[in-house]
Amino acid sequence: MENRYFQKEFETMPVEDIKKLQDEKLVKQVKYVYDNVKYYRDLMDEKGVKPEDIKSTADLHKLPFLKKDDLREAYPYGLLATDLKNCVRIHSTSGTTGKRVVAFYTQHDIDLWEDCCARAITAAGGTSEDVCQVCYGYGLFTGGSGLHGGSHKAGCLTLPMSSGNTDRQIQFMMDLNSTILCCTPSYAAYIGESLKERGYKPEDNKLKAGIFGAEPWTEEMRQDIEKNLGIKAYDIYGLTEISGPGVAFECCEQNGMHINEDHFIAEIIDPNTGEVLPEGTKGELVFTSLDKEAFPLLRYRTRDICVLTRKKCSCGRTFIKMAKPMGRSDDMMIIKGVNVFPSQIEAVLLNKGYAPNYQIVLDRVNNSDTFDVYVEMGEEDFSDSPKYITKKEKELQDAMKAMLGINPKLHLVAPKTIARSEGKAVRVIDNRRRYGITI
Ligand code: DLL
Repeated sequence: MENRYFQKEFETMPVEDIKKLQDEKLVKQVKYVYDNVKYYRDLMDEKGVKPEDIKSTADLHKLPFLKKDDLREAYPYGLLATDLKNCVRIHSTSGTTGKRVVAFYTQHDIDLWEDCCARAITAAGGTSEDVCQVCYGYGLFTGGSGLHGGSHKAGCLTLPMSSGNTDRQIQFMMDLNSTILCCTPSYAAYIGESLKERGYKPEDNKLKAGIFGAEPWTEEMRQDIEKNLGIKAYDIYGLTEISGPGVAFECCEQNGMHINEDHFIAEIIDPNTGEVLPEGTKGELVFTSLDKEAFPLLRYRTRDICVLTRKKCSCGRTFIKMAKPMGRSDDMMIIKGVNVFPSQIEAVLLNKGYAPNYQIVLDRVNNSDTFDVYVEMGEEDFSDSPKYITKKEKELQDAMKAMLGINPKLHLVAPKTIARSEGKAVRVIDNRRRYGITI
């Protein structure tokens, strides 16, 4: 596919120029935040840092971090940097625990955010010839509005479906010839499954690309979705606090997401010590916004674990790439003392030919963790022979033990018995919270 850019002058900027641009913008953004956000000014004063101390990105490490707890503490207006009358939109995180986090946007912030989403859609091949079906949720969640705005800017015909009502999604997809699908990867997998159930083959739809994100997904899941829908599946990353989807997006190489470095600086830190780690090292991703008016965040700790690398990319983009997040530091389960990420379990399943329909249930019995994994059998290999099921369970359990170092109790269940998700999938049910255990 020919490489297409939405804003070539930025997306392919020489690395030295990106650095220069970041240096200039950072100095301004820090002063802006210090002058307008008391909460962060207090953090800087506490650390003894003044805006004048930040002369370039080399000084970034001097600034204090912001954490999700700060955003909760400052809820709702404590980190707002401009008068409310200058704001035109509010979004909120999809978190289910604790106080929600709200983010504010001026029209300028919305414009930059939509540009980022348009870059993602254009990189996936989106043009004015395309019909872009947006089935991320619309509303407080940023997925729907972000990709919707990006689709407009990229010139696509936009189908604002929002999430859910899979029958209607499929009807419109087929009747209106959707070519680009935007949703969570788990919903894309479900749409693929539903199309198959209705007797459609991958070549029956006009889809060519999917832009999937908002939750961790594996390479194996990508291959599955690509095969079932007959498309190229591109990853997109973002978070409400920093704007929404489009902070980073995949290009035709499909091996990591370019971070929109003209708007955000990314760092990787050691989640325990806060020390900045060199490129290529796994750690927690931290973002600093460079252009935001309403809700600028400096050194915001995402809790997402990943790796950054800056290698020459065949797409021509020069922005640094982030690997697929390997889960969040807070999604990491500690089971019997072992760190386990849901993505590891998913990788084993897909490797062994299972669909990524699974649920992990954690509990505590006699002061010891229990670890159950429920996995759906496919229609093709479904059997109610106990002997067959036990054999298959054992096989899968051994593969998981090899990957994780601990043994889950594996339960193969009948097809379609694990609830599907139209938004972010619920993979883990941690009943240990009942006993006040929050790990
Ligand atoms: O999920 C924004 C978004 C919408 C991104 C649509 C992509 C597509 P939040 O609800 O605030 O925002 O959740 C942000 O989701 O910190 C990651 O842990 C996770 N996440 C987002 N994209 C990816 C991805 C949106 N591509 C949190 N891979 C982030 C893995 C992702 N995790």
